[in-house]
Amino acid sequence: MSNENEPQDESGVAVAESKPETKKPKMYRVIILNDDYTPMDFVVQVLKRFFYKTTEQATKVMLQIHYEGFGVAGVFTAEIAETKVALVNDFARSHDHPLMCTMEED
Ligand code: TYC
Repeated sequence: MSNENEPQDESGVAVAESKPETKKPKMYRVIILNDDYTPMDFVVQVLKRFFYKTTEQATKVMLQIHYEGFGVAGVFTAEIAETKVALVNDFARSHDHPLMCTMEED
């Protein structure tokens, strides 16, 4: 019997619903944590250099981190998030700052 919910071809024959061709990837928030020692200006530079923020955007995120304890620098696929976390932590360490960057599923 014909079912109105069942896809049919031109002749009315039921056909299988095709699976979507694309699957959305898991996304990850890259989080920057507050600390008592990293200079505010350094955090602004990090947000500009690695997350392509404008000075105004970077300052907002930095102050959010400073007052709330953490902030989201961006949301990326796993590989890109992992790379950004490593780059930020290496950059902070190379400048002797304790700044911490991590990631969590969005
Ligand atoms: N709390 C730091 C200070 O007062 C500034 C700071 C902001 C540090 C954001 C880390 O992710 C951070 N110098």
